[in-house]
Amino acid sequence: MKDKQPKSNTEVLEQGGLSRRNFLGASAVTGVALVGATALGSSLMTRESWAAAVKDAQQKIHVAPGELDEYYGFWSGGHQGEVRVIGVPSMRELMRIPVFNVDSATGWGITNESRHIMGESAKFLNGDCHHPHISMTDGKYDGKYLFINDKANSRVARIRLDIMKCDKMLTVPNVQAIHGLRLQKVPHTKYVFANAEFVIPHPNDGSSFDLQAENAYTMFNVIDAETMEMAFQVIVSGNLDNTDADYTGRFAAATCYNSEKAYDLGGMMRNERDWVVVFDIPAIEKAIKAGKFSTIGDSKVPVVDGREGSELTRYIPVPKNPHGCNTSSDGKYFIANGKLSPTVTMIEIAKLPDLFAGKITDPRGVVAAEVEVGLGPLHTTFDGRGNAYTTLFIDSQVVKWNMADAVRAYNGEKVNYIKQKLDVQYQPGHIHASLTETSEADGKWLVALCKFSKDRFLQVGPLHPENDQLIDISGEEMKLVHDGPTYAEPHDCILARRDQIKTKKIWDRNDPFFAPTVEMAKKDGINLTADNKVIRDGKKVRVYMTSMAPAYGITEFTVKQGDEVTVVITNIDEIEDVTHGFVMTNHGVGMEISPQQTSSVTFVADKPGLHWYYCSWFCHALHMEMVGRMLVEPA
Ligand code: RUQ
Ligand code: CUA
Ligand code: CA
Repeated sequence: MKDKQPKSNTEVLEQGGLSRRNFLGASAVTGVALVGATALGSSLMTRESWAAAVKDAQQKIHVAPGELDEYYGFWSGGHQGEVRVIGVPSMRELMRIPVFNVDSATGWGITNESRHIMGESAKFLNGDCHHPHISMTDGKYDGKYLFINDKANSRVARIRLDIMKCDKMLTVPNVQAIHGLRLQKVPHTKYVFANAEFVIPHPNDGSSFDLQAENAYTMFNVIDAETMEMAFQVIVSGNLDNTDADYTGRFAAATCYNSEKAYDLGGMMRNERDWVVVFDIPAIEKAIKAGKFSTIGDSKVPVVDGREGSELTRYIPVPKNPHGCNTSSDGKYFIANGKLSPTVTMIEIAKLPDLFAGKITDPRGVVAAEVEVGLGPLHTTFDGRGNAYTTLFIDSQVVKWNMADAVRAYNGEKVNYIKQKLDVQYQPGHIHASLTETSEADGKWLVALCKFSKDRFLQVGPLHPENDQLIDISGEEMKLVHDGPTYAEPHDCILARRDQIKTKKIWDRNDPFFAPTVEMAKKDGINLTADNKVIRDGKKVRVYMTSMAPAYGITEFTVKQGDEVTVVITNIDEIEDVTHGFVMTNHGVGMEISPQQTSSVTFVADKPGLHWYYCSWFCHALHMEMVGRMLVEPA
């Protein structure tokens, strides 16, 4: 059998002639690749220049022990359902925030507090998150919230960045598959914009399979960011893919790949052009205020009709099946990424008021340029210096191009707007430069998220890791400086400066995260930080206890078989990081209780006998001894 594992550095170097694959395979092993496309292109780097490039890359991403990263990165966990917090440039994973999944370490999806936040949808054990975005004030991250979509179960969740926990979750009504998600940037994130991807019949009562019918449509969904309730919905022609908002606060735009309202591949590719739909947000608000809306079924959410011909929207034709939709950080353009077309379309935002006012009659009149960038453009990001970076799925490259030059070239001038094409390894999807969604895009780091890893890492069976790459864009040339495997499937990520995120080190006793539990305790006359008490309420038993390393406030309690038991624990430790856990063996429950936090979990005591409970977070030299017993008397 041939050994298919990647070769070590030295082995590859020893071979002298560095083929592209071996060369890249080698860099995967060190976790460091080097390289501008130019260097790769020549493929004849000397051992010395290669070693120098490796050293340079290592220095750039090296964050010494005890030192902190410059940026917080938030990675979507894709169909794994969580959000991961990554330090950049070290690419060290700092934390995982469970959202649309169940997490046994923290008890997310298990505790009453988390299930209360998840609401009805707590019954779902899966999710598929794509797009993490941080709330903004005046076009800059305010570090308050991070929002993320769940395509699988049509949800939008909010994470409070001070505690890095999900605190709100909304199932968007009347639609299927929330995909594209972005935030209003200016004057602040009042709204979350969320695209429902799939066209469905209305009412969707099982009487129709027909997508061409007048009553088959999807909607653009606008959520109040503070209350996390629906603000309004906008019916669109075609379907919706990705979205973004502008820097004036007036417009949001979305790509549509299924203007055909087709149900299969061939049908969805029939039209030569699909479109970008632009929403006039204040005009929609005005229409709703004036009562010009309807509702669907039992839903109270105002719905306006924004289909072609509406005063509230404009449809701008772009080459077929566009994908990413990105607002340039200078605020000038909505950029639609061609996917099937080798182009990106630059829509000039300053011309949109005239398009809405009817002074521009041909919607194509707002197109500043259709820029040829390479094969399979999916997403674009910006460095704040006038350059855009687009992932080319088919070419497996990141292309750096200059926006002003691209417009000049489109208008017939002889100018080369393509600045560089950098090979990334395998098909890239999303791409994200530091602070790129804000007016403060700082052009330092670029993350390319690749959809395959193939032979770049030690093999781990038929399911391969994905592949995240960190690219230094601070200079003239893009340089790949780090390459790391990652679990399924970071669709997208976002980078914020570390000073923009302010976290709490210890829970505040008044935190709304566990307010419903505090409310329940109040009704039971319990002082959560002091009392250790068992309260019986018919077949319901509530066990209130404190925890302080290394002991629970109650080490034994008795219930009857069939009782519904709620264990409420308040961690009265005040020392940072002394987190306790609670696991009732053989009952499927476990949870985190961090300092000054109250957590609770409910289960049925259905097995007579003695059942140990124990602390699951290592909290003390006597952590193993932090235990207790529940006695279940037979019914
Ligand atoms: S969009 S497939 Cu982020 Cu490329 Cu979800
Ligand atoms: Cu408390 Cu371990
Ligand atoms: Ca199409």
